Order: sequence, then structure tokens, then C-alpha cells
Amino acid sequence: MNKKGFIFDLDGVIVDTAKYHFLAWQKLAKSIDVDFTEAENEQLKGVSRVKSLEKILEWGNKSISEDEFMKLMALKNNDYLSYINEMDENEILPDVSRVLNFLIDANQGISLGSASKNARTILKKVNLYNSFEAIVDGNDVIKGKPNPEVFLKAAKALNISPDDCIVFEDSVAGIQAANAANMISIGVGEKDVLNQANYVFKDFTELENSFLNKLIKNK
Ligand code: B16
Ligand code: MG
Repeated sequence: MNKKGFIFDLDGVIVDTAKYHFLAWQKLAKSIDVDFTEAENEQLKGVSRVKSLEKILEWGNKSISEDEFMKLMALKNNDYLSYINEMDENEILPDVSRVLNFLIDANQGISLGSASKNARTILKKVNLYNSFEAIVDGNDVIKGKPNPEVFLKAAKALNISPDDCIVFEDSVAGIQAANAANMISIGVGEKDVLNQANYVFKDFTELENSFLNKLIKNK
């Protein structure tokens, strides 16, 4: 039997939570008199919460105490969670459910591989929690993407060798992490941005079942 491990990033692949991260970071940046643009938000994709705040402070030329840093992180997350709280199945990106169901029916290993510490909450909100055999998220790793730790842990949780795993990712750091893990990397987004990926699709509507079958059968 051909059993591969399919590892999905969360934000930008399964749901578009980047818009909520943006609203919450923007509000926070404003409260400390820092300008925060949508282009800067792009650079925070796949980046951990701690690293994101460090970058925002760096861009704004601000230095703050460790206490203040922790306080701002908590404020941002509370604000972000108020958006997450309103989420439901309608926020699952197009054709994601079709792809997940196809892989479930084909008895493939399916794991989440996300930098977010809120991943489990989000999956429950959009009713996809039970579609995943394994979930590896920001609570389980020490090193963030582009370090391959998150994907290697997902492969281990699925009990599938890394070179039999396929990663769906929307961030450059995530594609680099998948490549470093020796996995097949599939970029979801723009070809010129995700040019280090083995394959790139604009979104899941472009990803046909015949292509998934090929990934399952290929050695
Ligand atoms: P949290 P992913 C990432 O999710 C987001 O892309 C990134 O913008 C965010 O800072 C990070 O999760 C941490 O999220 O604050 O919820 O722990 O793309 O790896 O699924
Ligand atoms: Mg992402």
C-alpha cells in the first residue's frame, strides 16, 4: 500500500487568518506609535508570535522591557482570538475540504504543521479538527520555520519517513523548512514568491485529484 504523509500549514493554506493577524498587529503597533503596513504583514507569514513582535519593534525603532514585551504579546493574542472566536466552516479556503476528504478516503497520513499556538482552536472553530491524524503546532516546536523541526515532528507523529512526506505551504520560510526536511514542497500562492517550491498552485482549486494520486503513487 502506498501511504504518504501530507502535511498542511494552517494560515494561508487551510484558512486565511493572515487578515486577523494583520488587524491585531496593526492595532497593537498603533498603541505604541509604530506604523505597520500590509507589506510588512506579508513578511510575518509563517513567523512565530515572538519573532513577529521583535520585527515590528525593529521596524519601528522601539526598544521595550521584557515585561512590556510579554504584555504586548498577550494583548495582541487576546485581540486576535476575538476574531478567531467568530470563525466557522465558511472560512475554509476553496477546495481544501475536497482535497482533505480525497486523502482521507485514500487512507493517507494527514498532519497539520503550523507555527501558530492557536492552531487547535482554529481547527475546532472551522470543524476540521477530526480530519487530522496528527497536529504539530507552535506549542510543540522550539525552532520556527525555516527550521524543519515542525515538519519532521509531523512526519514522526504520522510514523512516515520524511522523504515520503508532502508539505503544503504559503510562506517562503515554510517552503524552505519543507525542503530542508527533504520533503516534497508544494507552494500555495504566487509562483514568483514561492519559487523554491517543487510545485506551486494558486490555490487548491487548481490542484486536481489526478495530481494527488500521482503524489501518492510516486516513490
Ligand atoms: P500565533 P502558519 C503562522 O501560522 C502565521 O502565518 C503567522 O503570521 C503567525 O505569527 C504564526 O502562525 C503564530 O501564530 O500567534 O497564533 O501563535 O502559517 O504557520 O499556520
Ligand atoms: Mg502559512
